[in-house]
Amino acid sequence: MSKNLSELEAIYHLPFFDLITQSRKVFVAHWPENFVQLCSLLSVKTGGCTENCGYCSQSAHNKAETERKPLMLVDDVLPIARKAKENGATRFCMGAAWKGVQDGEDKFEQILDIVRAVRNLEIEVCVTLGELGEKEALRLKEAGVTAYNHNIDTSPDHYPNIVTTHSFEDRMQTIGSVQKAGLSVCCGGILGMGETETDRLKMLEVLCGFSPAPESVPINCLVPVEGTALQNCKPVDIFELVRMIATARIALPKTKIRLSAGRSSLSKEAQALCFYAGANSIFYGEHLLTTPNPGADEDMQLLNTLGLKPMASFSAASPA
Ligand code: SAM
Ligand code: DTB
Ligand code: SF4
Repeated sequence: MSKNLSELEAIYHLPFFDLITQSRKVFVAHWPENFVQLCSLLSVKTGGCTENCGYCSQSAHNKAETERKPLMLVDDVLPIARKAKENGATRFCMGAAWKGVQDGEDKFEQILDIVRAVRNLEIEVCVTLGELGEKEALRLKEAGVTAYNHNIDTSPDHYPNIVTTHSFEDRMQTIGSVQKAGLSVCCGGILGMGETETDRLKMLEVLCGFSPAPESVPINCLVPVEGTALQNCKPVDIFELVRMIATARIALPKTKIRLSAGRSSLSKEAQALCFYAGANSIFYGEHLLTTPNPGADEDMQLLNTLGLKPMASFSAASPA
């Protein structure tokens, strides 16, 4: 049974050490201990997006100084994917800044070529291409996509304060198409966009209601980008982040919980606490899409210090 808002609130408000003890227990019961998924990101089409997501450096509606770049060619993507694999990444995620994709468009064919080529490297492929229907999702699956990332970002109530060019319901429809095509769903959100604690837990309630449960849930902390509507938002409190991760781990035992954007602002100790509480995936490599991420060496050092090892590609939680 998926957890509802009041159940999530009760978990979230446990005394801190009781909460992380419980989330750790759930983690250990469902996952081989000490493995972390390493996902490398590449923006294959950057900036100039028609949508007005208030957090995003790539929206054409803001004053951010993001350099626009057209859709990359397969031959330019492949060496980057190969390098990511050599550096230990187990999933390669490609993002495009546009409203969505439609079957029949040249850009969609180009994306399918990129997917096929990256998948040939024997690495998991994730894409985040905005809105799509079932036909597009099926074609992506045939081309070798493992997971589709499409975040709900915040609660249904807060969503219209952040974006108005599309609705929360539009996001849910795309997720429905991805599920129908049998692709793994990667879906999460962002903390630190002026939302309340209830918004955060309502977002988690929506994610808990997915059937099947999301394969991965990225928990991003807002990276405040100058020129965006949310540039002055306050940083997320570390204990609120850990509580959110722990609650997500308890509510979604078999889901990979990804400590995502915002990691550059976290100390090593704060990240260790997030892993203890149940995070078992990170974005790995010195860039996210348009903003920095900790360097690969720094991350490998942290994993070594903590005795954590990279998760193999195509790993899942144990059946128990
Ligand atoms: N255009 C596609 C879409 O909207 O789904 C894919 C790219 S979009 C940049 C992917 C996700 O990155 C967003 O849904 C959001 O959760 C996250 N994101 C974007 N900008 C961010 C920021 N400044 N801080 C934290 N997360 C961010
Ligand atoms: C997700 O949840 N976070 C990633 C990925 N999915 C595509 C993106 C983070 C972007 C952070 C801001 C930037 O680099 O532009
Ligand atoms: Fe950014 Fe995606 Fe929104 Fe476009 S749709 S503004 S790329 S988050």
